[in-house]
Amino acid sequence: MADLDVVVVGAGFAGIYAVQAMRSAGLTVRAFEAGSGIGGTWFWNCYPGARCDVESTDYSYSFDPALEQEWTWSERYPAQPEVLRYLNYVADRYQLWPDIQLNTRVTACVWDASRREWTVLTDDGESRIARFCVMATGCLSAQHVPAIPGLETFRGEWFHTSRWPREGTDFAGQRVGLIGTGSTGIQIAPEIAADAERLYVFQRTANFAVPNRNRRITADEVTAIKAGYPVHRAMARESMLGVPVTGTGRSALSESPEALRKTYTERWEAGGGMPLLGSYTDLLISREANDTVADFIRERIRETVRDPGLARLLSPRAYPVGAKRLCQSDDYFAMFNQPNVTLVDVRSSPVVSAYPGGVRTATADYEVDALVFATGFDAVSGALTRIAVIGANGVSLRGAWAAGPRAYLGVAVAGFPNMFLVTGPGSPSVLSNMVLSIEQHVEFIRDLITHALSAGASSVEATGRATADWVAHVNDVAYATLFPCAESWYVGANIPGKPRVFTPYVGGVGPYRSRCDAVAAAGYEGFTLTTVGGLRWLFR
Ligand code: N01
Repeated sequence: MADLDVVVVGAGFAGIYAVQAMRSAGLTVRAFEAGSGIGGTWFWNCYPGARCDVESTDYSYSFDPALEQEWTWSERYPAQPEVLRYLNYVADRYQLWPDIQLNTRVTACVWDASRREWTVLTDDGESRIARFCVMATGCLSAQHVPAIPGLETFRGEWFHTSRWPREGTDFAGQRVGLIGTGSTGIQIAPEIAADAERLYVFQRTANFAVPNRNRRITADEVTAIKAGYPVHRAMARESMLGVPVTGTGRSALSESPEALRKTYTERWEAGGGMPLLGSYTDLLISREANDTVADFIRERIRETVRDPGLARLLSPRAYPVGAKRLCQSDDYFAMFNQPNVTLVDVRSSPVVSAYPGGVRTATADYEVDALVFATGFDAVSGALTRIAVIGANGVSLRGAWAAGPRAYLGVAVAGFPNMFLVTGPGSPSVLSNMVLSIEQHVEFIRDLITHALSAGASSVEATGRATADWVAHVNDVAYATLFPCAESWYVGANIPGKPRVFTPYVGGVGPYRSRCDAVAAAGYEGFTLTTVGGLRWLFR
């Protein structure tokens, strides 16, 4: 007899809503969270400058209109502490705490084929039996620290941004080395540069960044936002990115240079990456179209950075705009005009080792007192494969995904009955407004579980055939765009030895939701339901 209907692994945005949703469906549920607080990404990434690049109006739950009316965001783009306060407010408001166990890391999930239940092991030495597992492990939670020879000899302190000390750091008077210039590196660099005696930015790949134009939200805006939520959310659900973005509806290649400049300038001045990338229909499909916006951004970099040589090094050329996550910052490029900031090009002269006093590249030594790794994550699949998940026939998830992650609709894995992934590989996930995509997945999973239980099934599992078809579709859609043209974490390129598979579904939030709704309406097409006696219903 199971201890619980559902175990939820993780208590970030996904785990918190999973607890609320399962409980509301009358299921017994418990979430296990490794952190000493809830929040997932927003708990761990408490580095200086951490801020969401999706507007607060969108980056918030929509499942309860009362919650939307109660909570008031203070800024256009919420900073990490405010997002964390919001999540704690949600946990208080829905009294979720009794069903969330902190300081407890799930180490293994093992499927018992005869009892048709999961045994979930945690690092406190306990085990629980659950009928269903919901993996709310986060797409960007398994940190990646590159293997730099000699790091263990480094005399100073080193930090990964996603495990920042909760008590903070004081870099005043210090020489700091920052490795990594993705979204995180670009956010933290100006904060370090404001305190440190010297900041060395070790850049392997230059990144595109657009302004946030972050600001406080006025009282009048709050009133309008709250009144507009029903319409706004409905538009978001039908949109491509999970955020309503109004484009011109035209091809960039059909525009005059003047019209292009006008559109890009207006959107640049308004701030935000999505409105800029969404301005023309072909920016993420045609390299020629993409070059128009890439040239525009490179021009802004040249305008901002006084030293032309430095501006050139900071100007990305290796990939199309948006094929890597488009970064957002109001002060990153201008920071390079500060006399205490040095850009180190580790593309031409790679980091070879650390030594007690600093970092050695192929051509020079850099003396530093502290090192900051903003080197990203073993994204999407990493948090899942770091848990010993053993499914039917003793097959491990790590083994099943040896050639890359595969999941039906990004939500279920063939051979792993009664286990569901929230925003897993093959769903819009990281290429969408995560909160909206999380809600859609959690609701799909909740409805699938209740459907299976009301049908008297003991297990529900994605079929291999449906998975293969879906994975092929995810690939077809991705390779019709420019997304795979970058060496990015979207394809696993940042982790040495990780198989190259394009992970997110780029077909759009609205179309993806329609597909999931159609699957459900067809009696969960692509899933097999099994009763205790072994009778199977196969859909498709
Ligand atoms: O990680 P990344 P991140 N030597 O993988 C470099 C979300 N996010 O934490 O590009 C030298 O993007 C690596 O270089 P290269 C967002 O979705 C959101 O910044 O591989 N450099 C790269 O510059 C984002 O995309 C927000 O050549 C090395 C950097 O490290 C995702 O999280 C804020 C190296 C890693 O960049 C991940 O962003 C922050 C090495 N050995 C994050 N190894 C917001 O909402 C790696 N690098 C705003």
